[in-house]
Amino acid sequence: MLIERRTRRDFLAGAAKAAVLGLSGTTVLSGVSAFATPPIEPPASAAEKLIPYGAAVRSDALASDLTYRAAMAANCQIIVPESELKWTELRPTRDQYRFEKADAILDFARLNGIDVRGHTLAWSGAMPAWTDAIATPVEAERELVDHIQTVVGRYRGAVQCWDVVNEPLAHWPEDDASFRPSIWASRLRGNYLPIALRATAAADPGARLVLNEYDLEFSGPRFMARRHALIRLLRTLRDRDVPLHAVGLQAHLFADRAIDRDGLQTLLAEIAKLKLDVLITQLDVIDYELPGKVSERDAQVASLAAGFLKTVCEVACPKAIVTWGLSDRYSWVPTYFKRPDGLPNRPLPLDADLRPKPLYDVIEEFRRKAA
Ligand code: 9MR
Repeated sequence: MLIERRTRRDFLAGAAKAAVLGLSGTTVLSGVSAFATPPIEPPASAAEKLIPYGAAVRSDALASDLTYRAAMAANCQIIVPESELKWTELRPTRDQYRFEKADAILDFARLNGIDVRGHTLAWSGAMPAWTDAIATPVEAERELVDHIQTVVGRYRGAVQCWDVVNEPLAHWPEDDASFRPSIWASRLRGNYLPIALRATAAADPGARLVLNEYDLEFSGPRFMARRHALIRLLRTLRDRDVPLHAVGLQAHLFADRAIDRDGLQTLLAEIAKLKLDVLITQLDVIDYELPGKVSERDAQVASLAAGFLKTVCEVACPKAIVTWGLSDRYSWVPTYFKRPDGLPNRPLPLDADLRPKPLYDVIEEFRRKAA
């Protein structure tokens, strides 16, 4: 199937890139038999041992930018639509579902043998204006469950893992009932989590269910409060027998914040006690305060990510390492964190020309080491 949809040139470009990047994925290599000079496939056992790597993907760039498309196919064992499965994209009106962009990503994944993470079903952000009119708890539950049945049902078996709940905790939580303001929290309080998780499990019993959170890794009272609130929230869910398989650490790392080694490792140990997996879901490094000089900046970005990954991997082997984008060509970071010197941000594993940076090597190293 892969070969039907790709030209020989695409294939060779991808294979060459895969070779240059020291890739272990099977995507590009699966077309080998059709061509005279196949790249050497690594032994299956070696490939199996690596932690899968993935990246957030943009449907518009996938359609318009063939080099990006090839790089995604060559590098990722997992992709996650950056916005295409959010409510704003799927639900322009209460009665309408719009699946074209998400479908295009799912097609790309299927043709290239890539797994898909779904992001996200219950979040405060990316909500269409019409949802403000959801007035009562009954109406909120009905809208949330209908949405989940429709979306998760449509992609049943094709989206293997869902960020069912994204960023449930308040920015600085006072306790485990301190939820980030959203239509769901305001109408359903903490009940929206079990409602969403149970509806997802019912719509696709094979899907892995993830609670995804940000700002869990740093030193300081706000981050400590977030870790404590998360542990209490996870225990409450467990006590109520709510289906949940994993916690996603977003890991948007800030160069001016220190990783709290003890705090993060305690959190991971508690997560392990609850028999939940850990995934790294949105790794990148916000580099607006780092030096302008590219070599220095890339080294510091890589070293920050290495420090984080080491801290995690000493306690828990993540089931996936996913960055929030693959290449600096497409990243959310400049939208919020433009550099004061006007230089382009460099938060991701490949640069804007799709060349690997030191961060790429760090991720490869931890994919091997941790596994
Ligand atoms: O990167 C995403 C950006 O393109 C969207 O405009 C934005 C709103 O939908 O969401 C960004 O992704 C966020 C993710 O969904 C949740 N964690 C933080 C991410 C970066 O803001």
